[in-house]
Amino acid sequence: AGQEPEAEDTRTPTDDNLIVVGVSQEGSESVWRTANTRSVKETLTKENGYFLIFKNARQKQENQIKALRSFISQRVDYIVFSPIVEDGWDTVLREAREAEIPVILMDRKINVKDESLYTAWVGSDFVEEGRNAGKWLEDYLKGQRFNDDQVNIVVLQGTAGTTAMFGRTQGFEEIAAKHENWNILEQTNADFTTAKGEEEMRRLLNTYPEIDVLVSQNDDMTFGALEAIQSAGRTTGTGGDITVISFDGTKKALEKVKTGAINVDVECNPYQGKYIEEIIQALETGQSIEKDNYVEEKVFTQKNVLSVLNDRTY
Ligand code: GYE
Repeated sequence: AGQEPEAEDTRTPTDDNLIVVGVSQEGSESVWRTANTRSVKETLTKENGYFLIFKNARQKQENQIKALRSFISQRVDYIVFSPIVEDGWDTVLREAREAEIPVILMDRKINVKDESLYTAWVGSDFVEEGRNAGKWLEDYLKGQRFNDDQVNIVVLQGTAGTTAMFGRTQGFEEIAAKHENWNILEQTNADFTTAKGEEEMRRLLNTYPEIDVLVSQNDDMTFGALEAIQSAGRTTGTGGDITVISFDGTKKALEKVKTGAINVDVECNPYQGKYIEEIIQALETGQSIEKDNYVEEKVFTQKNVLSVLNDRTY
């Protein structure tokens, strides 16, 4: 001991029995994403027995593939990554398999022919989130006087090709299809960012004078959209003229649920670090694991938002 040459990364000899995990985060586009990153960093610590190599791909799949390759060449014990989009991972994951490195997907899923290219996935049931948004609207409209009038809906979608965007769209469409008077005017990509949310909402307001409902697939886009709506001289939420449905459940958005500017926020749980750690521990001790691991989530309206608002950390 003490005589061994230094490892090629920054590990020191005393780190030798740490479990080395390479984590590739897809970016930092949203408040949710920042919380997700924090959750991983707070869980995979030296004190907990891990050596974390963290890389942020800054919204580019090529960066993420590069990060995965660098983890493979460093011979990490595990690879964890939040795939920016679903397609395009077969080759690099085959390389990981050849190197016998288990791969755990975080948050988003991938589209591969061979499911054995990854070991497990941790994340949200995005289709269910979309359904919950639709079911909320269904109940809400039941309470309205003219509930069989045309309901004109616009949707701000998240980054194209992502599981969150596919699932939330599919789940909401499923419910919308049951209602002849629900009229989805347009679904448009606003990339999960506030800037795009504002820009796209401004365009939608100019194109469609009769918007009744905005479905915005994350809180960051919602913040931008609220700006656009306000500057168009229109009002939102409880007692307003545009009903707003959002996703993620960030503190700032829940504040707006409390004041009534956002009607409902479908929670998406970013705290996935502990789930990932449990999977790694199970694999370390040879226990069997579930392939798909769903995190717990709720739906917040003015009625129940106070129960979580104070403790919200993202
Ligand atoms: O809703 C959004 C983020 O994939 C669940 O990505 C994630 C989504 C989340 O940018 O805010």
